[in-house]
Amino acid sequence: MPNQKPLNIGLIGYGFMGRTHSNGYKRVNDFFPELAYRPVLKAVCGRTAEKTQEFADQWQYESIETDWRKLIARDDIDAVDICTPNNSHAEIAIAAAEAGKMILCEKPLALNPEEGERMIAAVEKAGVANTVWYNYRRVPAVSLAKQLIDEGRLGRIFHYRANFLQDWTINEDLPQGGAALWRLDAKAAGSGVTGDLLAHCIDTAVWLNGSITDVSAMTETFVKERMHNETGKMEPVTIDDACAFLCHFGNGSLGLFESTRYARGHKALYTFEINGEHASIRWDLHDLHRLEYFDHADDSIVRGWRSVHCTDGDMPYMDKWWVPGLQIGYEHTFVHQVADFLKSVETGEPCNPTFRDAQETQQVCDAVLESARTRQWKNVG
Ligand code: SOE
Repeated sequence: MPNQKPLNIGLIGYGFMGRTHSNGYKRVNDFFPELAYRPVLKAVCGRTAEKTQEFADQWQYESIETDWRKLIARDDIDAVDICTPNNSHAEIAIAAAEAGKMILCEKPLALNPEEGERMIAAVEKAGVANTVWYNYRRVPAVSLAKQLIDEGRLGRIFHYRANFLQDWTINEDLPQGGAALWRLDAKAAGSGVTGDLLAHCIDTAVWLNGSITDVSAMTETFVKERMHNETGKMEPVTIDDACAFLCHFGNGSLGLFESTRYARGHKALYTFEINGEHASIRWDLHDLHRLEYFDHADDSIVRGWRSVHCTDGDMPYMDKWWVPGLQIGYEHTFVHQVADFLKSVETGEPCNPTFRDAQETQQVCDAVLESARTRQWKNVG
């Protein structure tokens, strides 16, 4: 649309997340034509010029940089998108905020709450728009869950249960570190499944069910040593391969969370179930357009779990897509986040989760890891 204002994007890091975000930028205006802004893929930054150029050609970025500081210094960049390993989020975000750039940061926000605080201080001092890509909030069925809870349909909430199960690190010959496997290297990732997978579950939980007050956790590292891609030597593995925790929510409900990369047969099984006084809901990423809903107020002879296919136009985001009955998928959650971010730039309203919102997840992760380490209940924050 000619009357849309350009918003120049500088993407730092072009792995799997770089692709999901780029897809979001490219598709957003086709499906959200009312937006006042149009993302322009101005520059992508990576360490290797050749590979970065390949990515730029494939996704039609106008230019490349191999030094993120140069990208941030460019006058033609409005928003910096951080898709690098977790240990560089803070440094890049703080520099980007000081340069007056808007920031979209991959999850988790930071390595730890201390870094998170510094990032919040930087964006709030600079007054720049900021958001963290906890994309599962923007699955229509998950947004619908939020609506149902906020409408009071579940009544008092008693239980919140969530799992995020994978199996991709069972092979003990898998090395740690380097471009593709930084998630196994604690120096780059901060933690294992806690920051990578449970962070998603915690973000959704806090959004749907309010703050978590205290936790009791256990973690395990099943493969104790792996070859490190950078040193070529066997090195101790210091990430958590699996983590489970119990918690209390501020509203009095009880939480039970589990995540692992050792659940043979599960690739990305994110599920949650919430049990309230009047109704329960459950959701499964492998069937992401469905929200299962049980309402005790139903007539007893037809009472049971309903499988709500979230495709009608009155479901969150669904008026933007096809026609009732035809569903959308994982990649659309990123399109939705871009749309909400552009809207927030237009209105000046925050795009949730902001850095400050995402810090709550950071604090829960920190308490979980500390509880597992000390084998004690820990308060959050
Ligand atoms: C890890 O395998 C991973 O890609 C996470 O890093 C993502 O955040 C999650 O959405 C899917 O799994």
